[in-house]
Amino acid sequence: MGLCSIPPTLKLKFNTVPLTFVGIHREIPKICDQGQWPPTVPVIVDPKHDGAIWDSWKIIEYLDEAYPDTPSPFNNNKPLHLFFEAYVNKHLYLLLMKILFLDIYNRLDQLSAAYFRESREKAIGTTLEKFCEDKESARAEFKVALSPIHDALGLTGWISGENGEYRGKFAEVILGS
Ligand SMILES: N[C@@H](CCC(=O)N[C@@H](CS)C(=O)NCC(=O)O)C(=O)O
Repeated sequence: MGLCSIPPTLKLKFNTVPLTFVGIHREIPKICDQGQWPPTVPVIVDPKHDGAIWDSWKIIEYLDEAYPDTPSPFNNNKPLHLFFEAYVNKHLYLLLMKILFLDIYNRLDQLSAAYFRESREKAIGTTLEKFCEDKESARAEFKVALSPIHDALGLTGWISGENGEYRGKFAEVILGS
């Protein structure tokens, strides 16, 4: 859990600290107070910046502004990347939850699994088993929600550009993660 995928085009050196759910709750409050429970990853700590930064969009905006000499992850079209992230979060994420939640649960260590079940069942208002019982419908809906992305990828192989130069731009990272 908690792997951080900083777009490689930024060409920044960084160390990644992988965390389990329980590890997130133990470690993240030591480096920042997110004013919410549970705290979430990704979080970055940059010696150039006073205090940790969290939330994918805030992190990427910060990196883009703090390192103007490295290639931008937005290829001059920041609003389009924001729109794409919102599309993924709104139209793909819920369906992915229905497809994957039980599989994720079954792969977690005992402590994280107990936490995952309790927190997710509270959020979805039912058991993981009930929530994931109609995976086939979720898969069919997921395919429909993916179709505009599929069409876009058919043009160039990339969401946000025409060649390998665009590898690792924000939209590509969001889709991949
Ligand atoms: N909007 C946030 C979402 C972050 C998020 O939900 N992170 C999950 C892991 S991918 C997390 O840390 N969950 C902790 C928990 O559920 O206890 C972002 O993009 O950074």
